[in-house]
Amino acid sequence: MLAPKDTATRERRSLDGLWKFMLDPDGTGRHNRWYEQLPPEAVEMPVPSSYNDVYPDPAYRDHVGDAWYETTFRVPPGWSGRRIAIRFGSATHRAEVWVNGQPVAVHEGGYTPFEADITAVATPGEESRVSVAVSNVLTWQTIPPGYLEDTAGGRRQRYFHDFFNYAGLHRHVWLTATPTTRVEDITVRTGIDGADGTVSYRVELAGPGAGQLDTQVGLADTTGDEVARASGPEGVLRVENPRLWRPGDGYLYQLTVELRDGSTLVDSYPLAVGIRTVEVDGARFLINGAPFYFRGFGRHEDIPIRGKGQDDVWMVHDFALMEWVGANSFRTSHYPYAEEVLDYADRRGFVVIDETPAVGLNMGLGGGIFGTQGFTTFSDETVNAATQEAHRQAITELIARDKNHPCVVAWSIANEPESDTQAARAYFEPLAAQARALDPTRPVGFANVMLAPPDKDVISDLFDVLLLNRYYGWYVDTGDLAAAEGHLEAELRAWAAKHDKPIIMTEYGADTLAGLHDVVPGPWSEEYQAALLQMSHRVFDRVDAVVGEQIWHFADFATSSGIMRVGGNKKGVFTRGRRPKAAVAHLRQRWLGTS
Ligand code: BDP
Repeated sequence: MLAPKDTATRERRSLDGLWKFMLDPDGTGRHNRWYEQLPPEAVEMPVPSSYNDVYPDPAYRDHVGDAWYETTFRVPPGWSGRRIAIRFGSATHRAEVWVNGQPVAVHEGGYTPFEADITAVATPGEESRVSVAVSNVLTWQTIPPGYLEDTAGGRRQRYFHDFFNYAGLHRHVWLTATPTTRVEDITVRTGIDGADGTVSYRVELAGPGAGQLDTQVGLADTTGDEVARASGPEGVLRVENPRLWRPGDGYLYQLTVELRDGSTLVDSYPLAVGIRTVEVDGARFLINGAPFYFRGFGRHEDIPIRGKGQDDVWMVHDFALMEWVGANSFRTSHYPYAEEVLDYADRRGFVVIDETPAVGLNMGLGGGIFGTQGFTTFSDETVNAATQEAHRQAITELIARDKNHPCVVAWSIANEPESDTQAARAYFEPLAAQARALDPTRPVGFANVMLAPPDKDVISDLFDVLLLNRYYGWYVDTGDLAAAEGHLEAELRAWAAKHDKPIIMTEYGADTLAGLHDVVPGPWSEEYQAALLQMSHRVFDRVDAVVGEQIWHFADFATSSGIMRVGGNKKGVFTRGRRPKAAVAHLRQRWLGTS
């Protein structure tokens, strides 16, 4: 799906700002026709933002059900005759949209974009109203899964993942005008052929008469000089001696697709293209043919007040901090991040493992943390064929959105699912195959959980890379780093012996209370976090198949309540306010060589 852009033939207007807002805990909004107009007691709510922390009131923080947003806008009179749409970067987790009281879109899944064609219901020049019911409810059939529980205090949302269930309109909302006959999608794949770079492209067109139009494609370097040109909806551009996109050097060419009817320009769309290759060769992970070692973090979209709301200030700051400690990569744990984040990673030369929101498909985990227990992961009543269908949809939408980003070097289709049973294999086999079919150019993996070590896991052969989350020295061998070191090394060697695949450590770390210090490092102290990371790094350096280390976590983040969480998860090497803990000095030394 193409992102909204201003071009010679397209326009966009931001609908961000303060919208009217009403919680609907009793689910009466539809009956009361709130899709026509919200009642006068509606408050104001910033978009983009999570709504949970904006007002100091548990009704907002712990809300379960629909939350209604409404604003007014005007389609500019000059947009007459074009295709008008409203485009949401995301709505967490399910949205139903009306314009002027007419239903225009429904979207399931909280972290991918969708649009509503409103050409027929919004008259240019006149004021229109958009209403959105955003549901934060998670069920056994959503990705991620969850379930509702009726308690004496009211209805509660339960879920199996370790981050707060922030909800709302988290990303930008745009009003867009495109030509009715238009470029609908572009897919690029890049390669290296001797001294040349190749960019193969496919353009999909839509609208009346699209088949009769001329498609022209040009590729320009950053000075604007054209380096290659082709025509037709499919083809290959060759670039002599290209400047490749590399980790740390996000060089981007600009591909411009033009649709022409004789001398008339019908549509024009620019796309940033980084020329690079990604390959797995035995236990090596190659970018542009050279072995790559991942240094970085698992992260969350999580900031004070705004929750998961996209924010350029925090985004730029977080990248700057990651560069300051010497990171070159991150995983979008545990869901697709805002498109702006991937655009920025492309430009900064950051390497991204791009993850679906399939987190919590494992009932063997987390009872103590999440207060849930006693379920079977895969069954007719729990994760079933309908869940798998939602998961399939999540994979499809992730790849459709992010396939053209050079920063994305691998897909992670789930985080810590059950992976030690035949039911898991039956569930994952078609999903892994689907991800590979949708994108044969990138390795596919999933983040493996500690409960499924090499002698128990039965699905890793379906994948190209081993992504391992391990907590030696924290959840096991707590406080005993000598024991942890032996156990971690033994397990990694067992993985390397079983599979000839690259191992990327996608999680390891320790909860750490900023300001807690110890002479003899004990758990929760800053010194212990640093020592645990040092221990892990010694082990990684001894196991050749380990090609990456991504610490859990970049910064402390919000979670649901639990006796294992102190104001959230504290495994960040930065606090939630982005102040460094002691471990950062070790990271800068290891990753940058600073003393
Ligand atoms: C892993 C999960 C991650 C958690 C982490 C932890 O993948 O989401 O936050 O453990 O416990 O199980 O800190």
